[in-house]
Amino acid sequence: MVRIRLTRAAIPISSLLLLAACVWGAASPASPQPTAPPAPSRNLALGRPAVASSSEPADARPGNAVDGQADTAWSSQASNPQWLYVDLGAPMQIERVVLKWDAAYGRTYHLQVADDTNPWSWDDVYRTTEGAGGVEDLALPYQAVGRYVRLYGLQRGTAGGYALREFEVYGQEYRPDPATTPWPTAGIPIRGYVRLGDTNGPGLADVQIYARGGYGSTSGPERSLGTTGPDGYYWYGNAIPGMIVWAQLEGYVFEPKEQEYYREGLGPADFYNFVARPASP
Ligand SMILES: [Ca+2]
Repeated sequence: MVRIRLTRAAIPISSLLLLAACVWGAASPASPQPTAPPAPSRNLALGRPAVASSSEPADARPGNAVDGQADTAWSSQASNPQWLYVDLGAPMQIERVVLKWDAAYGRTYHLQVADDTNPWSWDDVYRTTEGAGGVEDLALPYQAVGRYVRLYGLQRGTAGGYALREFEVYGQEYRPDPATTPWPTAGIPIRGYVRLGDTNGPGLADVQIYARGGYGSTSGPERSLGTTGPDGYYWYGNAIPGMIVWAQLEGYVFEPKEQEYYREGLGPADFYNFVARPASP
């Protein structure tokens, strides 16, 4: 649910504001603190259904990573990428993920959340290129909300595959409350790029980025997030579920390039590209 939804229908076409998405690490508005005390965190993955990209040997099943037993492990084929996800059954506010690796571990991997298991639905909520194996207790940003949680391995730490004795997910039931939900102040940067035309040329500077809504709501106050830099890039680390983001620059309209929304793995997946076109005179 961290992804920025690019809902065309939700954006007024009559204005120059067409949606773009994703922005950069400009300052975010001051955020109130949550008022309700959090419920105790528990291992939401324990005993839940788990699915993996491969199992090698065949009896190193994905369920072995969520059975609560330290002497059973899921193990993948010795190739990249490999993944394992667990279905929590309902959207959860995920606070921590604990990876209890077997001898074979991930060096570069992402933790991802999603509302469904479509390939383009996964959103990174944690990334590392320095996984060290053993037990890794990883705190996640505020906006890590989702029904599915996935380990997405990109580079292995050994010649073997990825092997997890346990994949533990701590958090609590997600109770969206737009009225009291604070604007998040932490998160992974998401890089966006606003460019002119259909080429890979330089992006547009001084594009103003705005957002509203989130957590299932497309309404709420409009927020100014910042502007693109001289190279046309923008970074934003505070995407929240369902947030609608758009770009504005006088004389241009912005259209999302949907084929580049796929966020599987690294590389282009990290980009939200938008095509800027001169507005009709
Ligand atoms: Ca186990």
